[in-house]
Amino acid sequence: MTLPLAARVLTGDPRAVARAITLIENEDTDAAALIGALFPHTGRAYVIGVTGPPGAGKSTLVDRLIEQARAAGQTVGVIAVDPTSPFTGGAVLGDRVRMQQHATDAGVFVRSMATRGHLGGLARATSDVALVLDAAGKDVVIIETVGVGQDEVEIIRTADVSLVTLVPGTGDDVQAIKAGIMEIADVFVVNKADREGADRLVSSIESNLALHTYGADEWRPPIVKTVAIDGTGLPALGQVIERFRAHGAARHFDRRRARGESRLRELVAHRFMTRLEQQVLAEGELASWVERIATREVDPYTAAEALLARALERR
Ligand SMILES: Nc1nc2c(ncn2[C@@H]2O[C@H](COP(=O)(O)OP(=O)(O)OP(=O)(O)O)[C@@H](O)[C@H]2O)c(=O)[nH]1
Ligand SMILES: [Mg+2]
Repeated sequence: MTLPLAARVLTGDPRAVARAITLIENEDTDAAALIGALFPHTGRAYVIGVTGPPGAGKSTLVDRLIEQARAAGQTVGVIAVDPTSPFTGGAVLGDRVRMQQHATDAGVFVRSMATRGHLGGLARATSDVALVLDAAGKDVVIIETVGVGQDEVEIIRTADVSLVTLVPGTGDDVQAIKAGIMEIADVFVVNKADREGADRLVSSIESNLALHTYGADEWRPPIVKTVAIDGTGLPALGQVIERFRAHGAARHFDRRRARGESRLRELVAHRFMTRLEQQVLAEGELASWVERIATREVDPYTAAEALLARALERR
């Protein structure tokens, strides 16, 4: 069943793409085989990550980026991820997505993803969904994610270019720096530049960048001011993304290698734990270790060693 689905995804059939994404979201047992079949056909799409605090104008910005890509004759896949609220369902999330105007455009595929059911594997699911869109022939894949926490950092790491969106007058600058998002930004977007304080925000990002010494051919994240609602600054943003793409071309493979490695490590760790729980440990055994750690009866290192030993002795 999976193989015909993969073949249909490769033709770009939106219903097949939607179905494939659902398999991934549900962590269906067929998902791994599906990714296996699609993987050789991926690596062509350019993945743009857009992150930033709630209401920063990310979706409005994504909407503009879609327009730009379409004007250039490119097809686009969008993944809107909401890792912040465990209660967010598709409907609420749908409201966050402001790209509905593209709903009738066959060259654009928009999909929302919520936290439900991913149990920390949201970044994994997101990058698999990006692979599906890539395999389906989308030239550009845009991942929108709200917030500046660990999940977002993980998600945004899977992108080829990361845009960090901040807005004036909200203290976002301080927040972002705290959350370590400075390190993952390839481009800073100061959106809502029509508001008071945009230049102040630019300077405060500047002074943070100044703390770091950039090598001669090291990319220094540019800061682009935008007004997403009327499109001001969007051509400049498009040019910066292109410049990054050209700059990064040489190092593109290094990034992919690093991403491949972290993905492999993460998958092996995840599968190891799943097998350990399902095939090695007795019912409730893991929970009892957890309990003993909580009561300080045993430390986590000793517990981990004991579980590892259990896994190895069984071979
Ligand atoms: N004044 C002004 N308002 C903007 C700008 N960009 C977006 N907005 C408005 O800000 C609000 C939030 O925009 P969204 O694009 O939904 O923001 P978001 O970051 O995607 O929001 P979440 O996904 O809910 O986190 C909307 O009312 C937009 O119309 C801008 O450049 N200037
Ligand atoms: Mg949004």
